[in-house]
Amino acid sequence: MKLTMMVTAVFIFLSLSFFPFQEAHTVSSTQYWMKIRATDAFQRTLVANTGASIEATREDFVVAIGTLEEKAAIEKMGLLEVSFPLTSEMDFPAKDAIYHNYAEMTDKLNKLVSNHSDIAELSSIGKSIEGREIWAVRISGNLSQAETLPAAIFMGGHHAREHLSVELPLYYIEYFLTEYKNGNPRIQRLINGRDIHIIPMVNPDGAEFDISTGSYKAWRKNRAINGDGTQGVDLNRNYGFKWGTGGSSSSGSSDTFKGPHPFSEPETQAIKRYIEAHENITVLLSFHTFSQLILYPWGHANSGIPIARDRQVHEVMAKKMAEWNGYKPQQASQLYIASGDTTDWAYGEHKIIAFTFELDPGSSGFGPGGFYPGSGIIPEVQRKNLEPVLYLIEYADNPYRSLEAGGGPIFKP
Ligand code: 0X9
Ligand code: ZN
Repeated sequence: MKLTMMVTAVFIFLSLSFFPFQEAHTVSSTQYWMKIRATDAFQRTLVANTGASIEATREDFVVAIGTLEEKAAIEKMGLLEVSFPLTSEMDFPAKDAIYHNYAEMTDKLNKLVSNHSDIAELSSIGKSIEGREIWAVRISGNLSQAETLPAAIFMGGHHAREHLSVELPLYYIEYFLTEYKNGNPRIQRLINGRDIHIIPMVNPDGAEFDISTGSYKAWRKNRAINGDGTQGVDLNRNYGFKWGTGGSSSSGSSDTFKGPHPFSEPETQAIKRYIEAHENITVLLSFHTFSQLILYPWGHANSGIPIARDRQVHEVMAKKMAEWNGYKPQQASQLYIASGDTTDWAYGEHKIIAFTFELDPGSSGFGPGGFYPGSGIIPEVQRKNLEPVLYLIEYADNPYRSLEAGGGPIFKP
């Protein structure tokens, strides 16, 4: 038996070495992620001339994506340091198969948007460090004039292991599109008068890495090569408002590594570009897990937002949303001080009324730290957060209406 296996192995080895073209032929659609030594423009041009696409440039190396043939050419020049195939085989453990990996999410977004193309658009807001597209879905009953309507933005998946935070925005896309089509009058009225942006997976590389071996790795950051043998920047410490002023780390090995400079990462750059391209965005919600909290700025300081009305609008809206999901509303720094998060930047730089939800579970009795609560919890968490999401969309025209007695009229298109 052993002998047969050895003979087979030798045969496979020989066939691969004698028929390299055959090997190339069978895997030629596979893309490879590569770390390539390149210290100057000349070397970077050599790399680019192979046809590989350079995704990130650092002082003495570049990160590129290319085919097997392009990888072989770079290897021949003696510049290749590390490579691995970008396969779509990464998947959740069987018990969590309901969660969407990157390929499943991409497929679902494509199907949903092409079945509702009158009210939805799918676009890539940029590529992750490993070259995955970061998808945004825009929903409006008036897509051609959407820029003139009040806008709300929702995001999930900044942190790799927080897979539940992807399932909510993804579900709300499906919910909005199907309810609109089914004639739900509330949803139709809301979507006709608003411009809604949803980015379900901000950190696709991290999410895929977390599930890449069949058992969870509890990975948090993106997959940046830090240049000191470590990988990953904490995307929720990399935004450029009061960056690096506390609650983040300068060490590449830390889970809260803030990156080499503000907005050093393609993922946070993509969010920045996207938000700045849509000046009508007035409210933002970034889903994270876990602890059942509703957080609002500041996160970098113990002091509250200096503009009293803005402080109040965050407090009042957080309290209102807590009535629906039962979470605890509080200023983010009451959880702990952390600088460089999405909401401090969105409010601090653009005066967007911004919230972080730390979803279920409430505490860590569910596998490593509560990040893996299983699939049974998903529908309930989606349900209890629907009203808060609708509320943010409703009040996007003027969040300060929430300060009026009784919360103001429920919806003004
Ligand atoms: O630390 C974070 O980035 C968020 N918590 S998580 O467990 N999902 O990692 C909380 C961010 C809230 N912001 C501040 N405390 N500044
Ligand atoms: Zn998080």
